[in-house]
Amino acid sequence: MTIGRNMTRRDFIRISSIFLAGAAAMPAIPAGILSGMGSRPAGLADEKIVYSFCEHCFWRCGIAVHVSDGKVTKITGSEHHPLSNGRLCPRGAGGTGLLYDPDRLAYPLVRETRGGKQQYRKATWDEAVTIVAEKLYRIHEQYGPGAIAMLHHGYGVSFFKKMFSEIGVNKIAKPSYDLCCGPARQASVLTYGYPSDTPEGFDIMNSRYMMFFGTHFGENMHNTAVQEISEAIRRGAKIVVFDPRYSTLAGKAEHWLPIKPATDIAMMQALMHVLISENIYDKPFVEQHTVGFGELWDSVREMTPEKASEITDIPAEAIRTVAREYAFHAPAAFVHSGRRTNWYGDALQRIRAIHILNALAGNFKMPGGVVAFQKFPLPQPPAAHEHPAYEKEAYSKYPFFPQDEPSNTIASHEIIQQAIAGDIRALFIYGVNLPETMTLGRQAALDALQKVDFSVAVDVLPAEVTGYVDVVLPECTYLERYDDLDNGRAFRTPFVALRQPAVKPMFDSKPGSEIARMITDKWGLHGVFAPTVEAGLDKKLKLAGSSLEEIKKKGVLVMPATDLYRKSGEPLNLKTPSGKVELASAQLKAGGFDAVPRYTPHPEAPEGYYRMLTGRKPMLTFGRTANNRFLGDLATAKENEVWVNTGVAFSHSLSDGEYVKLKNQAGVVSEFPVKVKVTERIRRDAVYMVHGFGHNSKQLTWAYKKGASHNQLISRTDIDQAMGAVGFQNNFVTFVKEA
Ligand SMILES: Nc1nc2c(c(=O)[nH]1)N[C@H]1C(S)=C(S)[C@@H](COP(=O)(O)OP(=O)(O)OC[C@H]3O[C@@H](n4cnc5c(=O)[nH]c(N)nc54)[C@H](O)[C@@H]3O)O[C@H]1N2
Ligand SMILES: Nc1nc2c(c(=O)[nH]1)N[C@H]1C(S)=C(S)[C@@H](COP(=O)(O)OP(=O)(O)OC[C@H]3O[C@@H](n4cnc5c(=O)[nH]c(N)nc54)[C@H](O)[C@@H]3O)O[C@H]1N2
Ligand code: SF4
Ligand SMILES: [Mo]
Repeated sequence: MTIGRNMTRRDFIRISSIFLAGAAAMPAIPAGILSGMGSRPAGLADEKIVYSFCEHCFWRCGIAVHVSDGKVTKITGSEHHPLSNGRLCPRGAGGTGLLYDPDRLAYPLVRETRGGKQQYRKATWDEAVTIVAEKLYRIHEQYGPGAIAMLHHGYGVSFFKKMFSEIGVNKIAKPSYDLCCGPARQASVLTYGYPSDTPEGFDIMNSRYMMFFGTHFGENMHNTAVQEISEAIRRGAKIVVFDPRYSTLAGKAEHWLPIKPATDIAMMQALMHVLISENIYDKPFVEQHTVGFGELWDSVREMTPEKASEITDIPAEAIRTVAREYAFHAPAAFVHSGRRTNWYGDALQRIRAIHILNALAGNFKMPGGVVAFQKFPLPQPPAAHEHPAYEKEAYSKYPFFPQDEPSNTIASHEIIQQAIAGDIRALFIYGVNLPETMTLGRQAALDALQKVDFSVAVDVLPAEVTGYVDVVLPECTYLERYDDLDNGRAFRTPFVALRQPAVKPMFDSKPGSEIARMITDKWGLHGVFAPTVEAGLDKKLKLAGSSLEEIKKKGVLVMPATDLYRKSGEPLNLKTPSGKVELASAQLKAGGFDAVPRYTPHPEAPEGYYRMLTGRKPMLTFGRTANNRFLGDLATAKENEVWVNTGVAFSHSLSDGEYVKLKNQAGVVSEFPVKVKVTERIRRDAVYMVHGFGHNSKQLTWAYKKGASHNQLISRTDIDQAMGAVGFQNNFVTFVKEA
């Protein structure tokens, strides 16, 4: 095998021929399974239920996997798990579509050049793992641990983190930080002194008034939040949605305010202006528990509703009404901080503005307001193995990048840049479809994959990324393996959950726990992992007074609800420098940033172009479900559409249902055409398309060529200089009619 800098480039390899061979060897897909989800009658005689948790998004709901005759027949919501309450979103129920996906990666693949042509050959696990272990070892020996980096997404990665920590590799990035929820996390750290997480700390069930900027619950299907919001609406809670698009949530709202995109901070400042100038904020709370009120008022004094109206395109009276209603319902009122917050490069400030609005309502640790959930206390067993003493370096150059997360030490785009610059020489990619994930755009990802000496992808499907790496390691799906215990998240009823196999791994795929162990064994590091994954889990659970045997029964251990609310007069003792809620942040100021959020204008669309907005579809989670026939067969999930305002469609002579290509401001034209949806439900200055379509890997035989890739059309990124998030909504597209 010749892999290395001398190689001119890595050709994108179509692994189809090997795949056909693999498909022939596949066990037959259980009858009835491909015809639709949950199509088997319930209560089969030999049916057993295996409790585990979902991997179709990071929410990780509890699932009940129905197994009959060694086959998974359906997946329902676990009645024991507090995040599902017996219910799942459509993606969770459709998990069998991934398990029985005929395109799944079936065995290890190794890139080789034969007759001048690059191809993958089927390899044994021992061969593939030997290559991986050797290549990483050599790069480590020659250039040090900093020349190796891991990108990861998904719960199975813990074993690989452990594997790398053994050799001091700690350039580890989760793109879901800088491309997704990092700004919300760090805004919470700077304002309250602790990181936010999902489920976000909002007391939805007891709230009377909930404000959302974007955050399109109902399309974004965070199971528990959607259940709680529906329940709150049923009980009469009011919802306000600021969104340039009439989202599903807007359809449930008291007020839908079609804000001009990229102007949210101006709106938030105007809401603060009204609360303060009309003296309807929670003055006792602000005086006792916050710092920086004077600086805050100075910064919003000029942002009157009239001024904000010119910027945001929302009438001044509407801004006043919303601020007054919010104050009226406070403290059982909140502004939600959202999940994918990295919009325009100033998201840290935008989410800080959201938390300042929360503080002005005095809703901190109050029923219906902002709350701090707790984690299930699970003691960590002492390391079975002595760690070699590697210095922990802080790798990210962004001053407000988290310093406390071993699984996220650097932004994923910094890894891409360092790979392109030749400083990172090996990429280990776990569950990230890099060419479509948007770190600095598709091209930069491909450049990085070309430049490194060695690359590995651990995946379940022949996603685009698997065509560019040197070795592909097929992991079995979450329904076929144990993973680490899920106690990473806090909730009102703290819990620890088990992922356990419902069926044996299909083909020659293996669980991550085994793959990581095989690699460390090749390095001669024995005893890094417990003798078996089960033994490791049992040991941890015993420390908490339980056992693997016990948790297997329900898949979860749940504590009673914790007390979420503060007592009047009680000091907050927050871990901010002041110990209080920081309206103005001295830390940000010392770092050279604005202490309080300030609106700054973003670029406007060139003539005839429209800001490209993105979001989610209820049935799909991009790469995780794109090829899932159960989900993709549902009418609304077959492809993505581009939403175009009726007036815009008229001026470009577009009709509903027509296919067009999209061209962005840098001249990039979408590889595949996309269907036009003509609608009044979006502003005239924007178009909208769901991310996760337009796959160009032919091996994803279902997803191939369906819809257009949102990612391909991103040429401009705006990096939040404080905490490293990548904003990508300053991209604009126009329409190219098909000949
Ligand atoms: N079914 C399903 N659910 C999912 C996912 C999925 O793929 N499928 N993905 C999950 C993931 S990884 C994430 S991060 C979350 C993301 O879900 P959210 O956190 O809800 O994402 P947002 O980007 O806040 O929401 C998108 C909405 O913001 C609006 N928007 C765009 N620009 C602006 C603007 O400038 N101002 C305002 N006010 N609104 C704007 C869009 O029109 C759209 O309605 O969803 C998660 N849930
Ligand atoms: N253009 C654009 N880019 C975006 C976004 C956007 O809206 N637009 N959204 C951003 C957001 S919010 C997020 S969270 C990220 C998500 O980015 P990614 O994490 O790259 O998301 P996926 O596309 O879900 O890719 C997951 C990969 O994991 C594989 N996989 C699924 N299950 C398993 C498993 O059990 N084990 C292993 N080893 N692999 C598995 C899938 O086959 C797929 O290749 O994308 C970000 N990038
Ligand atoms: S919200 Fe849906 S996809 Fe996400 S973990 Fe729960 S059931 Fe699975
Ligand atoms: Mo995300």
